[in-house]
Amino acid sequence: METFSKIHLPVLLLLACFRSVNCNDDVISTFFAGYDKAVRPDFDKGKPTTIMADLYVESFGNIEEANMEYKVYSYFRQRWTDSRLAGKLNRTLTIKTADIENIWVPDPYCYNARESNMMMPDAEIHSSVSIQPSGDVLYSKGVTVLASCNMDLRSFPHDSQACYLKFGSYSYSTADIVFKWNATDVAVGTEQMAQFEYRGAELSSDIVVFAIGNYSIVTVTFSFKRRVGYYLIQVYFPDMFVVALSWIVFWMDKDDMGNRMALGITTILTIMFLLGSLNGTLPKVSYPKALDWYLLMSFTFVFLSLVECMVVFVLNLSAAEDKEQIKCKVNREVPLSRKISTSIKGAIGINKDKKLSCNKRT
Ligand SMILES: *[C@@H]1O[C@H](CO)[C@@H](O)[C@H](O)[C@H]1NC(C)=O
Ligand SMILES: *[C@@H]1O[C@H](CO)[C@@H](O)[C@H](O)[C@H]1NC(C)=O
Ligand SMILES: CC(=O)N[C@H]1CO[C@H](CO)[C@@H](O)[C@@H]1O
Repeated sequence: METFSKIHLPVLLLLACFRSVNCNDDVISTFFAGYDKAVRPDFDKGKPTTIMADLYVESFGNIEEANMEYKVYSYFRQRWTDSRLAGKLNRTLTIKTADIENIWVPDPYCYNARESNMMMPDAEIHSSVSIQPSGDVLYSKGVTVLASCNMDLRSFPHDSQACYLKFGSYSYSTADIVFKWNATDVAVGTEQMAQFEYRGAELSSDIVVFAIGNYSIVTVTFSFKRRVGYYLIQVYFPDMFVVALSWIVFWMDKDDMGNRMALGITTILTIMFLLGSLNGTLPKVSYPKALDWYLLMSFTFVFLSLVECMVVFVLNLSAAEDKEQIKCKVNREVPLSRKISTSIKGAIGINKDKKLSCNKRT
């Protein structure tokens, strides 16, 4: 009886522990007895540990042109083999949050992240580790990254953007850790975005050379195509109507200068407002975007219709004066060039007293 309990008590305890969470510590401490978590697997063999990574994207946050950044909500998973843990259990052991501190895990971070929870302690984020009897370890982490993304807005809003995430170990160089993608594609849970259409992802792995060593990285590049609908409704259609509206002046009475000017200037201001409100949400890039060209062309049309009003008004004014003049010089031939020069002079007010002199002569 004594020996029976001695032999079977640990086994019973072990079995009980798989059912209840309360005595997890005991399994953990027996499981990790003699395990040095500071040392990576295969350290003694002298070959680097290969970490097979994959990414599941739950959804994309807003892609912000103004700050050139975007947000990704995802699960980053890493698989590797720790031969020191092989054959210790007959079943897969899954540990979570703070218990993960008992096992060696790699330290990936996102190179182009502006904000990220990747380097936060496992106790504070969603994370889990599954250890197979063979010693294969799967480490999954809920990762939220606000990453930088350089955008070329030359063909905005008909543009496509490619934004990447680059992962690599912070402390281990290629001598210790090699990252590889354990997938050919990235699964994306929610592809729906308000302004963009998700076009797929490309995976690549590389080695970056720093002064302090070579580091293995894995990169995923997401492609997004902008939906033009918003800009059709907000900019293109209103802009077309404003330009068409500016043509109303051509049907207005040529002497009604006040109203013609008012309409012309209002349409110019509307286009300026469209241009300003649109560029308010975009970075202050030094090149014109496709939409800028479009709005500048519209602006030119509206401006030219206003110029036309001015020209008609001025010519009309001086034509009236010329009529007077022709009346007084009815027997003298007035050449066309002379007529035009008097018109221009009349317009800028040089020969205001012409009428008077004519009156004097008659
Ligand atoms: C695993 O199972 C085998 C037989 O199925 C047994 O011989 C071995 O002792 C078990 N190992 C552990 C760690 O439970
Ligand atoms: C890093 O890589 C370069 C070439 O890719 C190589 O010349 C260099 O020796 C490597 N450095 C280390 C520390 O491995
Ligand atoms: C696509 C791919 O390579 N998947 C592999 C990821 O890693 C697991 C475990 O090593 C393999 O079973 C998959 O085939």
